[in-house]
Amino acid sequence: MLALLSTFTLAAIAYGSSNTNYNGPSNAHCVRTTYNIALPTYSTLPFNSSLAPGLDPSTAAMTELTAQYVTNPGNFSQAYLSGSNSSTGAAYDISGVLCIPKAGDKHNGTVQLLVHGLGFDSSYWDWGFQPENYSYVMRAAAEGYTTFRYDRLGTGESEHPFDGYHEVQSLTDVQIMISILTLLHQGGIGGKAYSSVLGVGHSYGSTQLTAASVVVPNLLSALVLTGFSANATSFGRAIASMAFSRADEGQPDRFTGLPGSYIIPGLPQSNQINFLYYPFYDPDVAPYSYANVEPITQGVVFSLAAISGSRSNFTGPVHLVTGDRDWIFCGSQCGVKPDGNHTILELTDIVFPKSSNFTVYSPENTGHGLNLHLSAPDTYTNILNWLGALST
Ligand SMILES: *[C@@H]1O[C@H](CO)[C@@H](O)[C@H](O)[C@H]1NC(C)=O
Ligand SMILES: *[C@@H]1O[C@H](CO)[C@@H](O)[C@H](O)[C@H]1NC(C)=O
Ligand SMILES: *[C@@H]1O[C@H](CO)[C@@H](O)[C@H](O)[C@H]1NC(C)=O
Ligand SMILES: *[C@@H]1O[C@H](CO)[C@@H](O)[C@H](O)[C@H]1NC(C)=O
Ligand SMILES: *[C@@H]1O[C@H](CO)[C@@H](O)[C@H](O)[C@H]1NC(C)=O
Ligand SMILES: *[C@@H]1O[C@H](CO)[C@@H](O)[C@H](O)[C@H]1NC(C)=O
Ligand SMILES: *[C@@H]1O[C@H](CO)[C@@H](O)[C@H](O)[C@H]1NC(C)=O
Ligand SMILES: *[C@@H]1O[C@H](CO)[C@@H](O)[C@H](O)[C@H]1NC(C)=O
Ligand SMILES: CC(=O)N[C@H]1CO[C@H](CO)[C@@H](O)[C@@H]1O
Repeated sequence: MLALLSTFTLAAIAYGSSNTNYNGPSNAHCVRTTYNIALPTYSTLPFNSSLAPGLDPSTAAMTELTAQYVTNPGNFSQAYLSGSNSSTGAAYDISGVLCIPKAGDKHNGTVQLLVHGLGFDSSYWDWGFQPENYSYVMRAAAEGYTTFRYDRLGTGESEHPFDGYHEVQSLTDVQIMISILTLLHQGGIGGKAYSSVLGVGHSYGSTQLTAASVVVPNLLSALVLTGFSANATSFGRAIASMAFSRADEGQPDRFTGLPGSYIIPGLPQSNQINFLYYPFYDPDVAPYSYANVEPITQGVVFSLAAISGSRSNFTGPVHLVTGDRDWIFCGSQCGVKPDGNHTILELTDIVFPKSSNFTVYSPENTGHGLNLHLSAPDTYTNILNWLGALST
């Protein structure tokens, strides 16, 4: 089964989309659609073109940029990100999957928006490997929830723009998310206008949801932020330990044709240290997740700070769900209490001073890639119980 699922027969242009023979869990009707998302004029980071002449750095040049960024982000910004830039009239093809429970939607007017993080596409939420254990979409459908997941720009079946600095960067991703939130409310996705959107993010997906909640708090009813914290102390170490490779060199059968700004964790080991807490996962999960790894652009990595760190005026409830051994957001020690009284996760409430209710759940023996661990079924139970309590 594993061998079957990790064979890639798609044409190179689809850039290694995974699981093309998996159409979603048995308890949901899932439909994949491509949406051409036209963005308004918005500010982007400028990225001095001396950073990567031709926008296609060699492995060595790409690695040196990562090293400079990790050494001193302030110096990096000064050298490469001074000034301002804006994008006008960009439109991107974004692929998403709407899944409606076969037994009927029990939450009329509500949809869960599932937003994946770096190194994945939206199949993170429903990746076809033991769906009974690992598919969040399946568990949500069993509770009567409709879900919508989409592949971030530059991943999965969405468009892969050549310019992985000025175009595929975090400010663009937040604009795309705002457009999708608007479409969900207006009936532009699945033909039904949803009055309530529950944002469920993982990692960079949680970062984007938090950023969207700063700008359009009224388009979100509740936030479930997984693989996340407000503590960036360990971020540089995480980026360094990814040991990034150009995607087209690391997995040429999947990514030939992409420029050097598109990168992937360079080794199964660097994927493990960042996403998995050994040995608390099915041994088949590690090779499976690395075979299905998705590219990240350097533009997104270098622009993360631009969408992070703001306080949000979001007034709805927020549930933070981060594994106790999250390497990226806690340096694998989420139980540390920086102020002597509150864990790193509890202190994340400073981001949401106006939230009606900020709660924390930290599954044990769980690394950053929560959905890949043996704890996933319990994590889903916790999230769905939390969401279920909202609607009563
Ligand atoms: C602004 O962005 C465009 C691409 O959208 C890029 O070609 C140009 O070099 C950028 N300007 C600066 C000053 O970074
Ligand atoms: C881009 O970087 C080069 C080399 O560091 C510098 O000479 C130039 O002034 C920079 N351009 C901008 C617009 O910052
Ligand atoms: C769902 O809600 C809409 C609008 O609020 C309503 O028109 C429709 O009848 C409801 N459907 C069901 C099955 O309750
Ligand atoms: C779910 O995971 C458990 C523990 O790894 C395993 O024993 C079981 O076979 C899995 N269930 C399915 C349906 O694959
Ligand atoms: C959040 O609320 C505060 C005080 O109510 C206000 O000063 C601030 O501008 C708001 N921030 C945003 C992003 O709307
Ligand atoms: C972030 O976490 C580290 C431990 O990983 C701790 O030393 C530091 O004080 C924390 N910072 C904040 C602002 O909570
Ligand atoms: C920690 O808790 C103790 C005892 O409740 C209290 O005296 C102290 O002020 C608290 N410190 C912080 C930083 O909350
Ligand atoms: C916050 O949510 C939790 C979990 O849903 C619940 O147990 C608690 O009563 C809520 N607190 C408030 C003040 O609403
Ligand atoms: C080469 C360079 O610009 N280095 C600067 C990096 O930033 C520190 C302050 O954070 C400066 O002191 C250095 O001069």
